Amino acid sequence: MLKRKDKYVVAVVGATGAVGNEMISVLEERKFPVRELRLFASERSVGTALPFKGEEVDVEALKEDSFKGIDIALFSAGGERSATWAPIAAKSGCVVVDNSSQWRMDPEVPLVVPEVNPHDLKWHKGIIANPNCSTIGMVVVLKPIHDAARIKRVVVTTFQAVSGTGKKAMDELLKQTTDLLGFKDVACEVYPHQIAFNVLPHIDKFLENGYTKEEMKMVNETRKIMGDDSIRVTATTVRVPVFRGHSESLNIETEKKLTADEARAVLSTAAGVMVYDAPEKNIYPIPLYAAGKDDTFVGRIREDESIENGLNLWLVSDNLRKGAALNAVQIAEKLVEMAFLI
Ligand code: NAP
Ligand code: 3JN
Repeated sequence: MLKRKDKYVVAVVGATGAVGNEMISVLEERKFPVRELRLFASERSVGTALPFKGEEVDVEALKEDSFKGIDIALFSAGGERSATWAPIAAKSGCVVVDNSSQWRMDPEVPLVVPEVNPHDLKWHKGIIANPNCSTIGMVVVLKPIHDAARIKRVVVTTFQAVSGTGKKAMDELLKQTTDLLGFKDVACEVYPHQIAFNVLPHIDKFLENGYTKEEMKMVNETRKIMGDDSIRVTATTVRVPVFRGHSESLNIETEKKLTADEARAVLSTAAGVMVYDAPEKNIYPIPLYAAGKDDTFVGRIREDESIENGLNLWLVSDNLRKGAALNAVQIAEKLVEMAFLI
């Protein structure tokens, strides 16, 4: 458990990456009570420094005793680093909020979205997992609908921005786009095919069942977060040439009938959700609008006329903020709140 303090020593592991950078900004913006910020990345980044609250913070490489004196560590340096270093950090008394998939399905590790299952933070043993970005956007919208009408099944298709793959992928989209507009040949290094002016139905690796790992993350993580194994989820995850903001098309079958108006009413009072649904005025969520914002935007809310109790909707959330850094900082904020209740 996090000890009650006025200010905390906070570490960001993977600080130089797309998610790590965003974590530093979110900690500053939300005035998280930071006494000292420690930044970690690979040996390659030692010698560099990153700004936080008007000062430059040196980037360090991880060592066995790095976590001594650190209260909270936000990890976003990939699964291998989380597998090795999160238990070391937890053992030295630090609470880890891990952004990788390494610990998400471990029954000893809570998988938390603060708007959905903050109660699960109570049983953490030093490591808390942050869900996949596409799962987070989906569950903040599913939870109020589940509470109102019991969800039986969800069919989701995602349209995921390249920032979900990290900095190198953002550079690749920019370079391919400028090269193509300059009539030059393109190079593909991050993705197996050209991403500029294209769409790839392939995120993370393919598994034996024909689905990708990203698709199965959405299936399994949703059930764990919602605390309901009866919810059936099937996913198709797609990479699109967008820099920031993951979009998702959801088809939801419920036990109880929920009209489109009722769904809009339920969602309009849900924490972390913004209904953005006036198609007659061309108002619906788009990544360009959702980027840089904290809420998950929902629109195109319609009844599915092909089944008895069904809804179709479209959502967009900022994958680096709510999908990763913001959710992790919100978990840390909840831990601080809980420390004050003990
Ligand atoms: P990125 O831009 O490629 O950044 C990777 C970060 O990891 C960099 O800071 C890098 O440091 C650091 N790193 C690499 N090897 C390391 C090592 N041996 N020791 C310490 N640090 C090391 O990737 P990203 O997009 O920020 O994603 C990072 C991770 O966050 C992903 O691998 C994933 O596990 C997780 N993630 C989660 C979500 C989500 O859905 N919640 C979304 C995206 C990413 P250098 O700059 O020194 O190489
Ligand atoms: O591709 C995306 O849009 C989200 C990517 C997430 C990601 C990228 C690399 C490794 C993950 C994740 O969070 O699921 C991982 C991981 O498995 O840790």
